[in-house]
Amino acid sequence: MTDFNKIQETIIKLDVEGSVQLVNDALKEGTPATDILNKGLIAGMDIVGEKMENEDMFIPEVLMAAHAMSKCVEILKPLLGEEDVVSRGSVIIGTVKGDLHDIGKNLVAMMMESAGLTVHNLGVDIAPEEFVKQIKEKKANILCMSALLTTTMPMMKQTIDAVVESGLRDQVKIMIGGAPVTQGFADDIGADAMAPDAGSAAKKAKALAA
Ligand code: B12
Repeated sequence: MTDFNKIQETIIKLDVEGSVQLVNDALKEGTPATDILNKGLIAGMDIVGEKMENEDMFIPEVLMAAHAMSKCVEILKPLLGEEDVVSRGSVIIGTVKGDLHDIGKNLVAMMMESAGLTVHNLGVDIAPEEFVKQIKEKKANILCMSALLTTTMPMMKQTIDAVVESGLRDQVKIMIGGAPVTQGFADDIGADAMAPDAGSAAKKAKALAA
Protein backbone atom coordinates (compact mmCIF):
# COMPACT_ATOMS: atom_id res chain seq x y z
CA MET A 1 0.00 0.00 0.00
CA THR A 2 1.39 3.35 -1.00
CA ASP A 3 1.65 5.87 1.83
CA PHE A 4 0.68 9.12 0.11
CA ASN A 5 1.60 11.12 3.24
CA LYS A 6 5.22 10.05 2.76
CA ILE A 7 5.20 11.33 -0.82
CA GLN A 8 3.71 14.63 0.42
CA GLU A 9 6.44 14.83 3.08
CA THR A 10 9.27 14.49 0.55
CA ILE A 11 7.80 17.43 -1.40
CA ILE A 12 7.46 19.54 1.77
CA LYS A 13 10.99 18.57 2.91
CA LEU A 14 12.40 19.45 -0.55
CA ASP A 15 13.79 15.93 -0.88
CA VAL A 16 14.05 15.58 -4.67
CA GLU A 17 15.75 12.17 -4.64
CA GLY A 18 13.38 10.85 -1.97
CA SER A 19 10.30 11.98 -3.88
CA VAL A 20 11.54 10.37 -7.11
CA GLN A 21 12.32 7.17 -5.21
CA LEU A 22 8.87 7.00 -3.58
CA VAL A 23 7.09 7.69 -6.88
CA ASN A 24 9.05 4.87 -8.54
CA ASP A 25 8.28 2.56 -5.60
CA ALA A 26 4.57 3.42 -5.79
CA LEU A 27 4.49 2.63 -9.52
CA LYS A 28 6.21 -0.72 -8.86
CA GLU A 29 3.48 -1.47 -6.30
CA GLY A 30 0.89 -0.85 -9.01
CA THR A 31 -0.47 2.43 -7.64
CA PRO A 32 -2.25 4.37 -10.42
CA ALA A 33 -0.27 7.38 -11.68
CA THR A 34 -3.28 9.68 -11.19
CA ASP A 35 -3.45 8.74 -7.48
CA ILE A 36 0.28 9.41 -7.05
CA LEU A 37 -0.20 12.80 -8.72
CA ASN A 38 -3.38 13.89 -6.91
CA LYS A 39 -3.04 12.30 -3.45
CA GLY A 40 0.75 12.58 -3.19
CA LEU A 41 2.32 15.35 -5.25
CA ILE A 42 -0.51 17.90 -5.63
CA ALA A 43 -1.61 17.38 -2.02
CA GLY A 44 2.01 18.01 -0.96
CA MET A 45 2.15 21.16 -3.06
CA ASP A 46 -1.08 22.40 -1.41
CA ILE A 47 0.63 22.12 1.99
CA VAL A 48 3.61 24.03 0.56
CA GLY A 49 1.12 26.75 -0.48
CA GLU A 50 -0.31 26.94 3.05
CA LYS A 51 3.20 27.17 4.52
CA MET A 52 4.04 29.92 2.03
CA GLU A 53 0.93 31.82 3.10
CA ASN A 54 1.86 31.46 6.79
CA GLU A 55 5.45 32.47 6.06
CA ASP A 56 6.77 29.09 7.19
CA MET A 57 8.29 28.62 3.74
CA PHE A 58 9.87 31.15 1.40
CA ILE A 59 10.35 31.45 -2.34
CA PRO A 60 13.67 29.56 -2.72
CA GLU A 61 12.14 26.63 -0.81
CA VAL A 62 8.92 26.75 -2.81
CA LEU A 63 10.99 26.66 -6.01
CA MET A 64 12.81 23.59 -4.74
CA ALA A 65 9.50 21.90 -3.92
CA ALA A 66 8.30 22.78 -7.42
CA HIS A 67 11.50 21.25 -8.82
CA ALA A 68 10.88 18.00 -6.92
CA MET A 69 7.30 17.94 -8.18
CA SER A 70 8.41 18.50 -11.80
CA LYS A 71 10.93 15.63 -11.61
CA CYS A 72 8.17 13.31 -10.39
CA VAL A 73 5.68 14.53 -13.00
CA GLU A 74 8.27 13.67 -15.70
CA ILE A 75 8.19 10.07 -14.48
CA LEU A 76 4.38 9.95 -14.43
CA LYS A 77 3.91 11.78 -17.74
CA PRO A 78 3.84 8.73 -20.05
CA LEU A 79 1.37 6.98 -17.74
CA LEU A 80 -1.21 9.73 -17.37
CA GLY A 81 -4.22 9.90 -19.64
CA GLU A 82 -5.15 7.79 -22.59
CA GLU A 83 -2.76 7.23 -25.48
CA ASP A 84 -4.05 8.65 -28.71
CA VAL A 85 -1.84 9.87 -31.51
CA VAL A 86 -4.54 11.34 -33.75
CA SER A 87 -4.66 15.09 -33.35
CA ARG A 88 -8.12 16.33 -32.46
CA GLY A 89 -7.32 20.01 -32.42
CA SER A 90 -4.58 22.57 -32.10
CA VAL A 91 -4.15 24.19 -28.70
CA ILE A 92 -2.13 27.24 -27.69
CA ILE A 93 -1.46 27.34 -23.95
CA GLY A 94 0.45 29.80 -21.80
CA THR A 95 0.57 31.61 -18.48
CA VAL A 96 -0.53 35.23 -18.83
CA LYS A 97 1.76 38.27 -18.72
CA GLY A 98 3.19 39.03 -15.28
CA ASP A 99 2.65 35.50 -13.99
CA LEU A 100 5.45 32.93 -13.67
CA HIS A 101 3.52 29.95 -12.29
CA ASP A 102 3.68 27.02 -14.69
CA ILE A 103 3.32 23.72 -12.86
CA GLY A 104 -0.47 23.48 -13.23
CA LYS A 105 -0.38 24.86 -16.77
CA ASN A 106 2.20 22.23 -17.75
CA LEU A 107 0.03 19.49 -16.26
CA VAL A 108 -2.92 20.74 -18.29
CA ALA A 109 -0.74 20.77 -21.45
CA MET A 110 0.40 17.24 -20.74
CA MET A 111 -3.12 15.90 -20.19
CA MET A 112 -4.30 17.57 -23.37
CA GLU A 113 -1.44 16.02 -25.34
CA SER A 114 -2.28 12.59 -24.04
CA ALA A 115 -5.91 13.21 -24.96
CA GLY A 116 -4.80 13.53 -28.59
CA LEU A 117 -4.65 17.30 -29.01
CA THR A 118 -1.67 19.05 -30.61
CA VAL A 119 -0.39 21.38 -27.89
CA HIS A 120 1.85 24.42 -28.35
CA ASN A 121 3.05 25.34 -24.87
CA LEU A 122 4.26 28.95 -25.02
CA GLY A 123 5.56 29.09 -21.44
CA VAL A 124 5.03 31.85 -18.87
CA ASP A 125 4.63 35.65 -18.89
CA ILE A 126 2.93 35.68 -22.31
CA ALA A 127 1.67 39.05 -23.52
CA PRO A 128 -1.73 39.36 -25.28
CA GLU A 129 -0.10 40.22 -28.63
CA GLU A 130 2.11 37.12 -28.43
CA PHE A 131 -0.96 34.91 -27.85
CA VAL A 132 -2.60 36.51 -30.90
CA LYS A 133 0.53 36.02 -33.05
CA GLN A 134 0.78 32.36 -32.06
CA ILE A 135 -2.92 31.66 -32.71
CA LYS A 136 -2.36 32.88 -36.27
CA GLU A 137 0.95 31.06 -36.80
CA LYS A 138 -0.15 27.73 -35.33
CA LYS A 139 -3.69 27.95 -36.74
CA ALA A 140 -4.95 27.13 -33.25
CA ASN A 141 -8.61 26.43 -32.61
CA ILE A 142 -8.32 26.50 -28.80
CA LEU A 143 -6.60 29.12 -26.66
CA CYS A 144 -5.84 28.17 -23.04
CA MET A 145 -4.67 30.70 -20.49
CA SER A 146 -3.46 30.09 -16.94
CA ALA A 147 -3.20 32.58 -14.04
CA LEU A 148 -2.34 31.83 -10.42
CA LEU A 149 -2.32 35.37 -9.10
CA THR A 150 -5.40 37.52 -8.52
CA THR A 151 -3.32 40.42 -9.83
CA THR A 152 -2.75 38.73 -13.21
CA MET A 153 -6.33 37.52 -13.78
CA PRO A 154 -7.29 40.81 -15.54
CA MET A 155 -4.63 39.95 -18.14
CA MET A 156 -6.94 37.14 -19.31
CA LYS A 157 -9.60 39.73 -20.17
CA GLN A 158 -6.99 41.89 -21.92
CA THR A 159 -5.90 38.89 -23.98
CA ILE A 160 -9.50 38.09 -24.97
CA ASP A 161 -9.93 41.76 -25.99
CA ALA A 162 -6.78 41.50 -28.15
CA VAL A 163 -8.12 38.31 -29.79
CA VAL A 164 -11.42 40.08 -30.54
CA GLU A 165 -9.58 43.09 -31.99
CA SER A 166 -7.46 40.82 -34.21
CA GLY A 167 -10.62 39.39 -35.78
CA LEU A 168 -9.71 35.84 -34.67
CA ARG A 169 -12.37 35.41 -31.97
CA ASP A 170 -14.70 33.33 -34.19
CA GLN A 171 -11.91 30.86 -35.05
CA VAL A 172 -10.79 30.09 -31.53
CA LYS A 173 -12.46 28.74 -28.41
CA ILE A 174 -11.04 30.19 -25.21
CA MET A 175 -10.56 28.21 -21.99
CA ILE A 176 -9.08 29.61 -18.78
CA GLY A 177 -7.90 28.14 -15.48
CA GLY A 178 -5.69 28.44 -12.42
CA ALA A 179 -6.46 28.27 -8.70
CA PRO A 180 -8.19 31.70 -8.36
CA VAL A 181 -10.26 31.37 -11.57
CA THR A 182 -14.00 30.70 -11.18
CA GLN A 183 -16.79 29.94 -13.64
CA GLY A 184 -18.30 33.34 -12.80
CA PHE A 185 -15.06 35.08 -13.75
CA ALA A 186 -14.88 33.09 -17.00
CA ASP A 187 -18.46 34.16 -17.84
CA ASP A 188 -17.73 37.80 -16.98
CA ILE A 189 -14.71 38.07 -19.29
CA GLY A 190 -16.30 36.15 -22.18
CA ALA A 191 -14.28 32.92 -22.04
CA ASP A 192 -15.95 29.82 -23.52
CA ALA A 193 -14.94 27.49 -20.70
CA MET A 194 -12.98 27.04 -17.48
CA ALA A 195 -11.83 23.87 -15.73
CA PRO A 196 -10.66 23.38 -12.16
CA ASP A 197 -8.07 20.68 -12.89
CA ALA A 198 -5.98 19.12 -15.64
CA GLY A 199 -8.20 16.08 -16.14
CA SER A 200 -11.40 18.03 -16.71
CA ALA A 201 -9.48 20.61 -18.77
CA ALA A 202 -8.47 17.90 -21.26
CA LYS A 203 -12.05 16.58 -21.45
CA LYS A 204 -13.47 20.06 -22.03
CA ALA A 205 -10.83 20.84 -24.67
CA LYS A 206 -11.76 17.68 -26.57
CA ALA A 207 -15.43 18.73 -26.44
CA LEU A 208 -14.56 22.25 -27.61
CA ALA A 209 -12.46 20.91 -30.50
CA ALA A 210 -15.18 18.52 -31.67
C1 B12 B 1 4.87 26.95 -6.65
C2 B12 B 1 4.40 28.36 -6.33
C3 B12 B 1 5.25 29.41 -6.72
C4 B12 B 1 6.55 29.21 -7.51
C5 B12 B 1 6.17 28.94 -8.99
C6 B12 B 1 7.11 27.95 -9.66
C7 B12 B 1 6.56 27.45 -10.96
N1 B12 B 1 7.48 27.05 -11.80
O1 B12 B 1 5.35 27.42 -11.22
C8 B12 B 1 7.28 30.58 -7.28
C9 B12 B 1 8.18 30.45 -6.06
C10 B12 B 1 8.10 31.10 -8.45
C11 B12 B 1 6.11 31.49 -6.90
C12 B12 B 1 6.19 32.86 -6.96
C13 B12 B 1 5.19 33.72 -6.53
N2 B12 B 1 4.03 33.35 -5.92
CO1 B12 B 1 3.38 31.51 -5.87
N3 B12 B 1 2.72 29.80 -5.39
C14 B12 B 1 3.16 28.60 -5.65
C15 B12 B 1 2.19 27.57 -5.00
C16 B12 B 1 2.85 27.12 -3.67
C17 B12 B 1 1.86 26.32 -5.79
C18 B12 B 1 1.26 26.56 -7.18
C19 B12 B 1 1.21 25.22 -7.89
O2 B12 B 1 2.10 24.91 -8.67
N4 B12 B 1 0.20 24.40 -7.53
C20 B12 B 1 0.06 23.01 -8.06
C21 B12 B 1 -0.66 23.06 -9.42
C22 B12 B 1 -0.79 21.61 -9.93
O3 B12 B 1 -1.95 23.59 -9.22
P1 B12 B 1 -2.55 24.84 -10.08
O4 B12 B 1 -1.44 25.70 -10.52
O5 B12 B 1 -3.69 25.42 -9.35
O6 B12 B 1 -3.09 24.14 -11.41
C23 B12 B 1 -4.24 23.30 -11.48
C24 B12 B 1 -5.57 24.06 -11.70
O7 B12 B 1 -5.56 25.38 -11.22
C25 B12 B 1 -5.79 23.96 -13.19
N5 B12 B 1 -5.18 24.94 -14.10
C26 B12 B 1 -4.03 25.64 -14.01
N6 B12 B 1 -3.81 26.36 -15.11
C27 B12 B 1 -4.82 26.11 -15.96
C28 B12 B 1 -5.08 26.57 -17.25
C29 B12 B 1 -6.24 26.15 -17.91
C30 B12 B 1 -6.53 26.64 -19.27
C31 B12 B 1 -7.14 25.26 -17.26
C32 B12 B 1 -8.39 24.86 -17.92
C33 B12 B 1 -6.89 24.77 -15.97
C34 B12 B 1 -5.73 25.20 -15.33
O8 B12 B 1 -5.26 22.67 -13.49
C35 B12 B 1 -4.05 22.49 -12.75
C36 B12 B 1 -3.77 21.03 -12.56
O9 B12 B 1 -4.82 20.32 -11.95
C37 B12 B 1 0.91 28.44 -4.79
C38 B12 B 1 -0.03 27.99 -3.65
C39 B12 B 1 -1.08 27.00 -4.14
N7 B12 B 1 -1.32 25.97 -3.37
O10 B12 B 1 -1.68 27.18 -5.20
C40 B12 B 1 1.52 29.83 -4.57
C41 B12 B 1 0.69 31.08 -4.89
C42 B12 B 1 -0.08 30.91 -6.19
N8 B12 B 1 1.73 32.10 -5.08
C43 B12 B 1 1.41 33.25 -4.57
C44 B12 B 1 2.23 34.42 -4.60
C45 B12 B 1 1.71 35.62 -3.83
C46 B12 B 1 3.46 34.45 -5.31
C47 B12 B 1 4.41 35.65 -5.45
C48 B12 B 1 3.72 36.99 -5.72
C49 B12 B 1 5.27 35.68 -4.18
C50 B12 B 1 6.20 36.88 -4.05
N9 B12 B 1 5.93 37.68 -3.03
O11 B12 B 1 7.09 37.07 -4.86
C51 B12 B 1 5.32 35.21 -6.62
C52 B12 B 1 4.79 35.70 -7.98
C53 B12 B 1 5.73 35.43 -9.11
C54 B12 B 1 5.03 35.71 -10.44
N10 B12 B 1 5.21 36.90 -10.99
O12 B12 B 1 4.32 34.84 -10.94
C55 B12 B 1 0.01 33.23 -3.95
C56 B12 B 1 -1.04 33.93 -4.82
C57 B12 B 1 -2.01 34.76 -4.01
C58 B12 B 1 -3.04 35.41 -4.86
N11 B12 B 1 -4.28 35.24 -4.46
O13 B12 B 1 -2.79 36.04 -5.84
C59 B12 B 1 -0.20 31.69 -3.72
C60 B12 B 1 -1.68 31.25 -3.75
C61 B12 B 1 0.45 31.34 -2.33
C62 B12 B 1 -0.29 31.96 -1.15
N12 B12 B 1 -1.19 31.19 -0.54
O14 B12 B 1 -0.07 33.08 -0.80
N13 B12 B 1 5.02 30.75 -6.49
